[in-house]
Amino acid sequence: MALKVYFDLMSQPSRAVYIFLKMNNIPFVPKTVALRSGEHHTDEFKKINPMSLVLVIDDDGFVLTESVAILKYLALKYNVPDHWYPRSDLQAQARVEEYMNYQHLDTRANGAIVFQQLVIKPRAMRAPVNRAIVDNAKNRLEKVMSHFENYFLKDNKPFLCGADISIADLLGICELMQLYACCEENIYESNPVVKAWVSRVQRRTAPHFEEANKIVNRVRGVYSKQKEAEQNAKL
Ligand SMILES: N[C@@H](CCC(=O)N[C@@H](CS)C(=O)NCC(=O)O)C(=O)O
Repeated sequence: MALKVYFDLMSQPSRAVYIFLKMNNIPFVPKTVALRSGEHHTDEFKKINPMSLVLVIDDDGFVLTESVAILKYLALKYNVPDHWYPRSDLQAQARVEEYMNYQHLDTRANGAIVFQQLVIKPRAMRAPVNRAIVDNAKNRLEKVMSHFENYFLKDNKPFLCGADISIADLLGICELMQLYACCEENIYESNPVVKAWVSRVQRRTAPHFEEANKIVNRVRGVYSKQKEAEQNAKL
């Protein structure tokens, strides 16, 4: 039975797994779950994931949530090239684990807060943006960018955990693209080391990166037009 993947490409972990599947030619049945229309709250989806979150995989009846667990499971099951998730070199594997453990409360949490405040809150929830929350998350992201530069990418390391791309890079870049969606890319582009890493990962994952991020580009287009209209209305 085919691997079923329940996802929405507007979700950062969904994009990371999608790019991974495509890069490694792993066949899967795509099952899109539109977060925007609340499909993740339906009884049908809750039967698959009672937590009402994407993404989820169903591998012949083995249901698994959590992007980090999913990426590791797929890397091991499909025996993908070792650089994605090193098996033989324990220290190389630990480096990938290190970033994946780091990212939850740093790259991911703060990038998601900025996106939720600027895009989801005013539009989907019709609530005002809390500038203090945005500024706090942006300050934290500046620290994250400095950790990227001075720790993960130090000594001219091309990728977060070594000489070639790993699942950690996919998780990292997909979180940063949430900032691109809300025109806050300056947070990572102002750091030359991180900016170069972003371009490197984009090139290394082409053309799947662009495909997975089509929706991000669309959201950015709509958001920037709305922002411009709001600014013009204030003049
Ligand atoms: N730790 C989970 C996070 C899953 C998650 O937060 N998914 C979000 C999209 S990125 C979601 O489904 N949100 C729906 C909601 O909060 O209602 C993972 O890495 O897979």
